[in-house]
Amino acid sequence: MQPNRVIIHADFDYFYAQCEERENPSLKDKPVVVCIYSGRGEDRGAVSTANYIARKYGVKSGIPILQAKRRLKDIDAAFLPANFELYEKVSENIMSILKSYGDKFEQMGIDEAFLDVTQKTNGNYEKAKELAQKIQTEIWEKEKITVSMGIGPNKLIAKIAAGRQKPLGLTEVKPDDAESFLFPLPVNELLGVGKKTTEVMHEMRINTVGELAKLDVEKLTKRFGKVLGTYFHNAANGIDSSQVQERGMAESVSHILTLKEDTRDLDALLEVAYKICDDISSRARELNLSFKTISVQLVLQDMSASSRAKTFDAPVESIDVLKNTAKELFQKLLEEISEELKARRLGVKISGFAVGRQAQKHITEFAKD
Ligand code: TTP
Ligand code: CA
Repeated sequence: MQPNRVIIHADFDYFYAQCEERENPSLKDKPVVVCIYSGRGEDRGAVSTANYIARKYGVKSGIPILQAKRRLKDIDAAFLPANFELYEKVSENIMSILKSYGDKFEQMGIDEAFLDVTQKTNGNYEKAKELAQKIQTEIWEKEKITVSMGIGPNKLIAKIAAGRQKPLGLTEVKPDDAESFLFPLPVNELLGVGKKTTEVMHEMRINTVGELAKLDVEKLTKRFGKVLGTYFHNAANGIDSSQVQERGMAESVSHILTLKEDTRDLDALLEVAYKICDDISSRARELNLSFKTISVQLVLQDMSASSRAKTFDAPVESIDVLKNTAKELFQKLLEEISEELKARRLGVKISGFAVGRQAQKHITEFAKD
């Protein structure tokens, strides 16, 4: 008999703000607000996320920065611009720890992932709990970031469980406890039940997941259509057979770096660009990918960005082709951009992937058999 599935969902706590606290521990005991500035004037833009101290003042993702400032008036709070390079790097490190523990791994976004640990734990929830604690400890020791986790018999339940206790929460829902866990929750806790759907459900006198679960499925399909109605019915009853799946091939591999000194000297640019080329081509090699398109980008002192790309008819994989093409493209870019401005940042990207020679060889060898 197949063991019960055991799925872990990991969700990093107040992620961007926590990265900022990690870099600067003096922020830890005050409100921290990570901002995405629109560039259309001082303090214009939206809050990306906030630490839990700031949330006590009503500051949360999506509200205008100005509103957050009003809510934290006269309070010693830190308003910081988002530093995506940092968050992406921390995310990458944590994801590779998570990945090493799953029979199967699926990254859902910058700070969320599913692990299928059915085989690793032989379907045993005690073992799964120990494993989750071990992963949390390793992530803390290596990255100094807290991650909350949910354990359940499917992705739907594991995800809801992960959001129940934060930070560093661990919530376990065994198959037999699925109904008592889900039924008291408000319907909007189910993925796909947004603001509008919640209103409609309230009109139908459905407030909790349990009430939704007991409703005749035909009433739901009549109101929401067959696909959604059936989904709501199954979800409310804790039924979800979707698998934890590796994501498909990346669409591009790129890297962007800030120059030590602003410049428009080709040799100085190429010194950095060639390092990026080495980095991205070794990543492509690891993934056994060849690529058709090479793009380069310069971000100038006024933060405007210009780019140029070249696409080959057939996929290439040689580092020399990559470097020579990057050189040619940067030369052209320098001729195009305003003479007044120097470059601050530069990036190189490869895309249009095909599976590389090694894999092709495997396929042809296989075909001969
Ligand atoms: P979330 O997981 O929604 O939030 P969080 O990690 O900040 O907090 P929690 O502890 O409740 O999980 O989002 C992950 C990151 O995505 C978040 O740190 C910042 C970013 N984000 C935005 O930039 N804008 C948004 O509207 C949301 C919701 C998130
Ligand atoms: Ca999160």
